[in-house]
Amino acid sequence: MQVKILPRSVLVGHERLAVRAQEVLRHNDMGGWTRAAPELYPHQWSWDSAFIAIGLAHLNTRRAARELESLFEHQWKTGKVPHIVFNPEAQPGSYFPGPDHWACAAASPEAPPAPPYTSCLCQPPVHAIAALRIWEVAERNGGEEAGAARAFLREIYPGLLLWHRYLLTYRDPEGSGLITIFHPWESGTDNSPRWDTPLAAVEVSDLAPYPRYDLQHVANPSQRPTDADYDRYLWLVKLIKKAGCNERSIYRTHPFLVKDVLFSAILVAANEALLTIAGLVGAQAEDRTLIADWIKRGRRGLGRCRNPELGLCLDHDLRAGRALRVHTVAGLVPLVAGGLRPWHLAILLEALRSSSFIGYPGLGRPLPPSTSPNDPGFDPRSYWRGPLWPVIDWLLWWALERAGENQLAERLRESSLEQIAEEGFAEYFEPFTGEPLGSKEQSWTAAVALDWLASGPRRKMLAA
Ligand code: 2M8
Repeated sequence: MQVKILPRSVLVGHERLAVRAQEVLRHNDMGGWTRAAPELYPHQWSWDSAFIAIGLAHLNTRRAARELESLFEHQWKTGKVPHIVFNPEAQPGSYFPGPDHWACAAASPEAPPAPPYTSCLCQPPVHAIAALRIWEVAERNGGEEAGAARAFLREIYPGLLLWHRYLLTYRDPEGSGLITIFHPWESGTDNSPRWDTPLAAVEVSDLAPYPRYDLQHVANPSQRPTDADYDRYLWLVKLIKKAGCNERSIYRTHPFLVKDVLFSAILVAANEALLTIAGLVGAQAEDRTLIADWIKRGRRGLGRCRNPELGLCLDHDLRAGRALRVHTVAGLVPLVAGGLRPWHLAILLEALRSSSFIGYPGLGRPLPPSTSPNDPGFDPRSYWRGPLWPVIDWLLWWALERAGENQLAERLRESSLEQIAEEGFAEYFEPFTGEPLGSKEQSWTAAVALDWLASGPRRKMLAA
């Protein structure tokens, strides 16, 4: 049966890859949560944990559920899910800014009890998508697993609703359907050229010297953000701390306020997942009406960010009052939000296939660079300025499948798996040579590989 779909050598390769992916997750497992990477990122990161839960769903329902539950134990009273929960056992000097730097957040009346300390930023809300995926996989497996997944959905639902409510109120006081970020770290795409213009407008003064521990863990400092970027990152943190981590004060005074389209599109998709979860757990009708309204609001907001000339969706700098005209993979994100009219879907697919992204001449594989090689800010080796990121490919693959674009989705899945099988579970990859860059043994790379391995034509064939 299997041999009809894929040659035996490929199946054996896939099985080996699944075993290696499990080893990475096991190695980074801290009990109820997973380090984003063993050296560079020894703490729990918010959206990493969501992707990790998606991978773990194929190994153990309860452990996958635990990954999200442990993160949500540190949810702030406002509903914010912190971008980092600090590991009290991490080696001193392993990550900066660490718990001491963020301890101030514990002084906020909205912060959860500490230790462990959390940061006071947040990251894209992949969590409801992950929670639903845990249930979907468990349902397929049936039996006890399915019961455990339903119990988990009942438990996590109020936290997820509170989290989305936080984003649509504190981070969207304008009611635009688009989420405001206060720091590039909140976007998850830290040094993307998306942030070059608004960051350039941030004036840094009297910053105490600080260590760049991150540079110890990569082969070359050019793979990480520059010192000038870091000065601005830390300056923004200082201002956020000074404002008592209070959103209203930050909104009044902060120099970096940007409507992030990637974050906002993920929230629309997460709201769709939440609406399904609300149905599964028998939530009240008002909740469902509210979530359905959030979805409409988000799609309308993203529609307004469309740049007809580029065929992409653009972030909006609230301080400068203008769209940020850069050519990055974030511009394709209405795909992730779904609900597209056929003409809009066609434009986005054309942009994805074009010589700005997967059709660019000379790419190692038909995968979209995080920044288009046509953008002046493109750098093929520097973090979010050009390299390929498996989690972004996962989001696009997932969106394409939902849009019924199975052929293109399958191409992304197979190419990403091939790359990981050849080069390992790197944090990101050079788009022309496929060279692995950044951290090795990155948890979310292993997690999305596991989900892809379980989701291809082979699984569908076996299920048939
Ligand atoms: C990277 O971000 C952290 C700061 O949050 C860093 O560079 O120190 C980003 O790739 C982010 O998206 C990711 O969640 C984190 C951990 O993998 O690393």
